[in-house]
Order: sequence, then structure tokens, then C-alpha cells
Amino acid sequence: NRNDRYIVASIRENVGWIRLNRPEVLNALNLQLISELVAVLTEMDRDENVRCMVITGNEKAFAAGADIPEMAEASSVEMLIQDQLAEWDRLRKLTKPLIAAVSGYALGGGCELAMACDLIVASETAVFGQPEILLGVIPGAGGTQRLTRAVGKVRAMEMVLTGRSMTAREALQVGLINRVVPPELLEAEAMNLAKKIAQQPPVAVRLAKQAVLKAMDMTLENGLDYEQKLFYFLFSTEDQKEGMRAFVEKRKPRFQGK
Ligand code: CO8
Repeated sequence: NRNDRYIVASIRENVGWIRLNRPEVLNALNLQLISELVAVLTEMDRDENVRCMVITGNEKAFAAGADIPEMAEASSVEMLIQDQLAEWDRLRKLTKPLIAAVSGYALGGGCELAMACDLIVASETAVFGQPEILLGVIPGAGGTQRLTRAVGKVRAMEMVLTGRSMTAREALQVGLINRVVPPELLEAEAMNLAKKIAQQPPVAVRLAKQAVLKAMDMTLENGLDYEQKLFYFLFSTEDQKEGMRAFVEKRKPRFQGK
């Protein structure tokens, strides 16, 4: 009973599926689209029936970036007060795994949205880039930070300083994305990956996501300490008992999320 204009959301087999749906402008991310997207993701994050979420676009575009006309004439003060990026920040608080299924353009905010996801599956037609420099700005939703962590300094520098984009093959080669498939197989591939994650014990999945993300901004020593605490904590879950007993008893585990 949602009343979204620019996204289409559904849930099947414990996977929340969200399609960005503003095809006439290559899914340009205007304020309304982002707020609908963040709202539905937040709702799914709290929904026990959802174990993993997938964000996708259409064959031509995942998203060609922020809506340029919407911000073209804004002043710094207007940008600051409106603070659209506060909405984006809520993506970071999501506890369930997010998969980006990318076909066509993933540029600017579109590339940043894909990188804010935990895994990226792409079709052979996917194009990743941060062309903001060509517009007189720089990436604002994580492009300089997440891209650099994903592909290293020199590659990120080249993309951010020249606006050159990467093909899906290049993106795979440099470790920006998980896999590349023909366009007609993209959704099935993303769904399979999502279902695989959805079958795992949810508390462990949640903590695993948290721990991997911590690796991006902690020292190794702090990260290892953090991981150990989460590891010990999981021995208070029923799913840990079930998982290990099932192994010993040579049967399939039945995870309950407790
Ligand atoms: N915003 C608004 N409209 C867009 C955008 C966009 N980012 N991208 C494409 N469109 C529109 C076009 O204006 C066009 O509309 P119309 O038919 O009315 O003229 C329609 O989509 C189709 O686009 P094209 O005709 O240009 O299609 P082509 O296949 O010729 O070209 C390109 C495709 C190469 C992707 C081209 O559209 C393009 O260069 N788009 C802009 C890409 C870009 O610069 N993105 C970065 C934007 S800045 C940004 O993302 C900053 C992020 C900061 C964080 C977010 C804060 C909110």
C-alpha cells in the first residue's frame, strides 16, 4: 500500500526487490526518488520477511546520477539547508545486505548508489563512472571515498579527475563488482545471489555485514577485536546451536533468526 512515484517495490522469497523507475531521464536521482528509495529500504530492513534487498534499474540505466536540472541553480546555502545527502546517509544504517543489479549507466550518484550496496552484479552493458568533474563539481555521495577503497588510489584518481567511465569488464577486473552476466540474465543472477543470502542465518548475516564494513574504516587491530566480540556473541544465538548441531548430525540446518 505504498504510493511511490519513482520506484516499484515488491517482496518475493524473502527478497525485497526495488526497481528505480524514472526511465525517461535514465533514472536520474531526484529528491523524491531518493526519499522513496530510502523509505522503502528502511521499511524492508525492519520487515522480518525480508532477508536481503536488491536495487535495480532498467536495461539502459541503473541511474545516470543526481538530477542535474534539479540542482543546477542551487546555492551552497540552499544545498546545505536542504541537505539531500542526509537521506543518503540513512543507507549506511541498513542492517540487511543490499545488492545492486546494474545494467547500462551507473554514473555519478548512480555509481555511488551501487557502491553503497554490499554487492554489485552487472550486465555486460554496465558503465560505471564519476563524471561530476565535467559538471564543475566532485562526487558528493561517497564517490571519492568508496571508489578509492574499492579500486585503489590511482584508478579512482583517473576516474574522478577525468570523468572517464569503466566498462563492466574493467570494473570486474579491478574488483569494483562481483560478477558480469549477459543482460538477459542479470535479474536471475541477482535474485539467485539474494536468495542464497536470504537462506543464511539472519543474525549472523547482519553481524557479518557489520564486521566487513568495519574493515573499511578501522585499523586491523581494532577490526580484529571487533570481529572477535561479534563471533563470541553469536554463540548466544539458537541459529549457532542449530547450525553446528546440524553439521554434527549430518542434516540440513533450519535457521530461525534467533
Ligand atoms: N539528470 C537529469 N536528467 C538526466 C540525467 C541526469 N543526471 N542524465 C540523463 N538525463 C536525461 C537527459 O537530459 C535526457 O532527457 P531529455 O530526453 O528530456 O533530453 C534523457 O535523460 C536521456 O538522456 P540522453 O539523451 O542524454 O541519453 P544519451 O544516451 O544520449 O546519453 C548519458 C546518456 C551519457 C548518460 C548522458 O545522459 C549523460 O551524460 N548524463 C549525465 C550523467 C552525469 O553527469 N551524471 C552525474 C550527475 S551529478 C551527480 O550525480 C552528483 C551526485 C552527488 C550525490 C547526490 C546528491 C543528491
